[in-house]
Amino acid sequence: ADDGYKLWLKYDLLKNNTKVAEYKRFSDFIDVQFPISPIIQTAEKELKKGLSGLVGATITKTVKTSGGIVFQKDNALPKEGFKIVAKNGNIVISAQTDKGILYGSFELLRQIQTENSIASINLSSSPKIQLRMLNHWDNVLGTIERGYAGSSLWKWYELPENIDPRYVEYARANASIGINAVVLNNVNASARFLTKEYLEKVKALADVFRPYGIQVFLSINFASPKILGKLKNSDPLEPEVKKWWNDKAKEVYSFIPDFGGFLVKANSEGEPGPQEFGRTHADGANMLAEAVKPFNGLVIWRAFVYGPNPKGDRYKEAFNEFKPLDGQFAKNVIVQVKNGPIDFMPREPFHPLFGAMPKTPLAMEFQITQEYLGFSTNLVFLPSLFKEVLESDTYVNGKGSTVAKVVDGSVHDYPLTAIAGVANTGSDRNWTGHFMSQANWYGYGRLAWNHEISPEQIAEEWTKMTLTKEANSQKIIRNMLLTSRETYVNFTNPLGLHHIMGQNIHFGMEPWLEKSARPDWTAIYYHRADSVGIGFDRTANGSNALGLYSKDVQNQWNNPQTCDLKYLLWFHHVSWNQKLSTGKTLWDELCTRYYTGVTEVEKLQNDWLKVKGNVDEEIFEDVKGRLAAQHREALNWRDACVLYFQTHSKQPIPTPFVKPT
Ligand code: GCW
Repeated sequence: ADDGYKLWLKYDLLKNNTKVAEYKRFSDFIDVQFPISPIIQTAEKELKKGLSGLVGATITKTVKTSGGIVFQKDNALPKEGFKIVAKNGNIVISAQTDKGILYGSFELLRQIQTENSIASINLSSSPKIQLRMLNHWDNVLGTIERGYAGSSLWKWYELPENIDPRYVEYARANASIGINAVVLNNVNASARFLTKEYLEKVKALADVFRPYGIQVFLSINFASPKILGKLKNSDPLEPEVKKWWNDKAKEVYSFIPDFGGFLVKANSEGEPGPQEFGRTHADGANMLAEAVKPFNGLVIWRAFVYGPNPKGDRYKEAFNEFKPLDGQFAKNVIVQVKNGPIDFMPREPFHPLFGAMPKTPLAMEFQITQEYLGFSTNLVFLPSLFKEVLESDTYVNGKGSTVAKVVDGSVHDYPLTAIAGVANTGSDRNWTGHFMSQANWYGYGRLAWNHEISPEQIAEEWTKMTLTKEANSQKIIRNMLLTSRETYVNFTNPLGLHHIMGQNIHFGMEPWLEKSARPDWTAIYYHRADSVGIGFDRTANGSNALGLYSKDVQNQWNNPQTCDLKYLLWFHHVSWNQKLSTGKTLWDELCTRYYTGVTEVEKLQNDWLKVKGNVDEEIFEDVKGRLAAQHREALNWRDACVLYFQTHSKQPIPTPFVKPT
């Protein structure tokens, strides 16, 4: 039995003997013609482990002229890139850096795990984005904000003395998909992480991750000078505040010489920040940037800000605060923007800041943990969502100025490029709670490395590596993954509905919510259902959030007749009786989607039954149970939303869903 602990790094003996024979021909030795380093040693170790498991090879120290794997230096290749070529009876992995060799080694193992032929392999690859990060929202006491897979992986109480072997497994998994940086702690940051007590623990983790090419960052609390340093305030323009941060940076780097830098959530949801002192986000970021600059550190400043204005439109707030600051940030500052303007919804239009800040490197922030996507009881394959955002066209430099190309620096020539995913990992034995959510961690990493990979390819690779080598089951599972996100949208937020989740825990639905502590955070603020229709008018007649986008984007969305139905209610208040392009009225279409969503969950359940016997038994049972929970939740969503919206539409649920009595 295997309940998923090994993730996609399952090195079980392959059953295809012809393939095994082929791979074995290259598995006699590893010839390291590359300056030795801990990262090179990791690559060697991993290849040995992989090949001994997958093909039963024993790699010896004796180097022969052919029959092995050769590491070679090639300074013409991009920094973290690699080349894998079959040459003179060997497989040559070449790279400029040791990290390139590491990534090339994992790529070779992936080729073998997915049973591709390597006899005449010739492939090269390099990452399109420099910093490929996981952001952990993990707290000092081991809890995880929005974590659904147990408690934090970091056992702070035991660190620095005790190194849980799991830290290494975690680093291997990340390195195998090209993740090269992690932020260890929550953006709602405790100042305590900057104390000597915690820095010693952070150093211990950094030491474990370093041989896997992973750099460590910390989220900081902007009020640390006051909290830890007992200064009278944390005003970024105060000389003693600056000095405090300069000294602190020096201290951090004395523990971790290759420390990445600071991630900052400031003046957002009650977190402290420079605005308390009449300073701007740029003032705050630049002060920190100055402190880490002598050590080549970075400051990653989040743009997730909004205030409670029931008359305003939260959609526009980050844009309005940050756009005017373009050009004012120091060179080692990156501004990190969530994929959409509201908050990690099941479907969101891309954030209007992408394309609007040519002078400020913008990082993409995705959420891998399923805060608004059904926690760990719902199967939702997120590469579909990530890809939809990355492929959205901003049109800022004409057609083809996709969000991906903004983020990878090609649209505005950003000197720094970064992407972050809020991690879905935790202490659960299978790492991610829902076993299938492992595919979201995997898929995020693969897209961070190369945003041109398709969700189809990711689903296929992951299924082969993780679940089964049986062709028909592979096809079924791949298809389940690829349809799952649309299914989730259908039974929760169809046609562009958004933020109608339960207020307190962000799970389930609460479309009837009229009052809350935050006046801009009620469901009715977002869906605006009334006797006439439903949806948030963001055209020029309404909040004009659409006006933040380039003309071509506006044209694509500002006419309710032609606006893509996936975004319809994001931008338009549409009458219940409006005929849509599907031929149905809005009300009928809305009901159809809610009902279809539930039918689709039933299909997921039935499909899963077909793979029984071809996947691990424990995993089979676990996923089966979670799909049953998802079905119950989907019924709740459908019935609650349809019945609630019916109080506004005053129309019957259409046949065939409910037969007229
Ligand atoms: O989605 C919201 C979450 C908060 C989170 C915040 C953020 C870490 O509900 O839990 O805080 O976004 O991204 O800052």
